[in-house]
Amino acid sequence: MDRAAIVHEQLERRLAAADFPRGAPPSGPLTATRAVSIYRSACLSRALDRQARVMQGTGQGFYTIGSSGHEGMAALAAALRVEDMAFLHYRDAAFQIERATQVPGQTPAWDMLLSFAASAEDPISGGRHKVLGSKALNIPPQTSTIASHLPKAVGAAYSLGLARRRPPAFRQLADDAIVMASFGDASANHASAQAAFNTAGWTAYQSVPLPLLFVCEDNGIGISTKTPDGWIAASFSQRPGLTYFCASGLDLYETYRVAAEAADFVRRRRKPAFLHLGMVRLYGHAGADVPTTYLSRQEVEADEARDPLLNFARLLAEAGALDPAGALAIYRETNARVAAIAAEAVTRPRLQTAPEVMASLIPPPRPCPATNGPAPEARAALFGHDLAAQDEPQPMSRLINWALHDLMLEHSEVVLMGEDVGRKGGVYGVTQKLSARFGRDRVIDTLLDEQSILGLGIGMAHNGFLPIPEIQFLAYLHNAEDQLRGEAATLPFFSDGQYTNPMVVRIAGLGYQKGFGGHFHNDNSVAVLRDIPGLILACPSRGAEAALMLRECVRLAREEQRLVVFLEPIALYPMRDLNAAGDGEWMDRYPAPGERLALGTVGVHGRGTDLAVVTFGNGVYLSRQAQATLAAAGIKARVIDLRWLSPLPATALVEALAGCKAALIVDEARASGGVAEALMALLHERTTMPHARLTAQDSFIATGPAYAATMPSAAGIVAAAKALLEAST
Ligand SMILES: Cc1ncc(C[n+]2csc(CCOP(=O)(O)OP(=O)(O)O)c2C)c(N)n1
Repeated sequence: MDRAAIVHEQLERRLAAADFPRGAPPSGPLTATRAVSIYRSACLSRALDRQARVMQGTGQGFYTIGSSGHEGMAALAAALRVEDMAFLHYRDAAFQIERATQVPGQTPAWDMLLSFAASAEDPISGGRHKVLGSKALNIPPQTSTIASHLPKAVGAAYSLGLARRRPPAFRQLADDAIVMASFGDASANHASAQAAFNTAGWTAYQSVPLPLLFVCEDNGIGISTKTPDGWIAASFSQRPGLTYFCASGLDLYETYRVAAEAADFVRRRRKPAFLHLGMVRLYGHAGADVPTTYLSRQEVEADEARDPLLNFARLLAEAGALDPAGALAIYRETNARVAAIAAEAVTRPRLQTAPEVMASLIPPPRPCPATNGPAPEARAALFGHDLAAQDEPQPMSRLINWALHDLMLEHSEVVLMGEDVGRKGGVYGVTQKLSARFGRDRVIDTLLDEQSILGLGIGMAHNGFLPIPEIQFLAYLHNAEDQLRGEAATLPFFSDGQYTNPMVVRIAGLGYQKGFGGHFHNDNSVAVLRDIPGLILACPSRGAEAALMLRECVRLAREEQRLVVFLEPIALYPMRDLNAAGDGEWMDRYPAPGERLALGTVGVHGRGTDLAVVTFGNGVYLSRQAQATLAAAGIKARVIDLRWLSPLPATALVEALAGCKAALIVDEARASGGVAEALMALLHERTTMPHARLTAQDSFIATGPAYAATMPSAAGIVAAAKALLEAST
């Protein structure tokens, strides 16, 4: 017999007989009315789990990971405020349901059944996924990646302190709100979780406000792997910077009392706390999981005998709040009501087409005053002597630095964060002086953890800041890329555009640094950024364009709520000359504030029609050198700078190719997974011109004299151009 049916029968039988498990008497401040409300929410959560299984059995529902055994989370919801943003574990239906009782007009049963049915009317994901979440209830939806929501919960909590001092234009969270993030006991071991606990502790240890309540729902097991007895208490009860609270999640009175204490501590002291709740997991991990295949029958039955609903009913009876017959009546009535609502929910329309599914990949624009650059007086006051230097040609690193100054001056919600971005001003000096001029709370020197840096950005964006996180080197994005791929990019998708986390991630990267670094400081792979739906990837090749593009990136994030990555070619930061020492051809004057280069436009250098070289980043620099050599050999080329690597500026590129006899793609990324793969396909599909590619080898980058041996060179571009033209005549 199905374990869900066994649990249900036991509950009916034992409630009818008032045959309860033993336990401590009710204690603490929970009122009778509130206790019964929590019990009702718990029953609704249980009934929805049962209904989800029925719906899946009949092909009407699509996801059955349940909340049974975790109904104590309703008592936690009662101890928090709706203003407290909640990043939830997937077993927290009871939390959401109880929170819904605190907001007029909510229909949690209907909403969740629409979600089970993958109806397009599901109010959180629009039928894209079964997720918990609600805009009205301040619950952003979660992906199912374990623990990946915890770094952003730290970021959202940090934002609360900053927002008190410097309220952001698009503020979402109230002054005295706190943030709550819940997770399972197995998830607590995950690197993303450990990063978040450490970052929270590290922050609080320095007395920086971080009002964050971590809640560990400890049912003793993760799918089939048991958590060692006492592990959670042993590893969290003494953690620096984190205050530990513990309660039985099977006891609604105790959970409420301890949760209220923990929430009060977090709210008043503005410090993080760790609330450890003991739970049981009923019916195994999810629909198809049969717990008796890895647990003994006795173990499974022992958990079932501790069913929180039975325990709640006992406590309610002992408190004189509700008698067992009343508890049974509520349980039955709730199940019947859910079945009736489900019958209606499964008739609602579902998504059918690709455009319907994709409608929320790109978030909606938000109303914003136009941006024209900061006022001249403000600029004069900020820049001082630097203002005169802005009329002189300068290398890229300085122009990006000035662009960041102007953006921070104009938009008070812009915040920078990263390793060494503050006092030092960045490894390459790109963020110099910003910390001194805008304050250490707007230019945040973070601890050394990329997940936490991106989580800080994502979380702050949840509260209306415009974060510009920096990843010090491209190779170090990879240990944290899920924060972009799985979290930031999916948020609008899974919330039907209701939640967004716009930001501009600056990443220093790509190859060609003479004498410095080897692979890790010269990573030339962009594949991981190019296949993330909705993400914009920009890569400038020279200083003025870098400033203009960065302004556009911030506009895209600020006004269109987009997730943008700005990839800065390190080797070009200090570049001054192009063809000869002292020619100064790779320096630019700082472009007038307010000017921008629009997304989707390309740069075209030269008018030659013999050949178009299609490239980006360092490739533009090398191709411009090759262009001069080719011209001397009588070959007139134009160099097309893509600027935008995702989405590719296809229309502008095809226009820029007009009249050219052939196209050579020069891609400093690797042959496999590089940009050239997409460009070859694009040229094949959209043009009839002969085309070829020159890419980096499928290799890591060496240090020493062979630092550029695996990547395109100016001489290599000349040779490839000649070969292409010969082959196509
Ligand atoms: C990063 C990641 N790895 C693996 C999984 C697959 N997975 C889903 S739930 C789960 C177990 C989680 O256990 P726990 O945190 O104790 O929560 P519980 O399900 O017991 O409530 C695993 C391994 C995942 N979702 N994400």
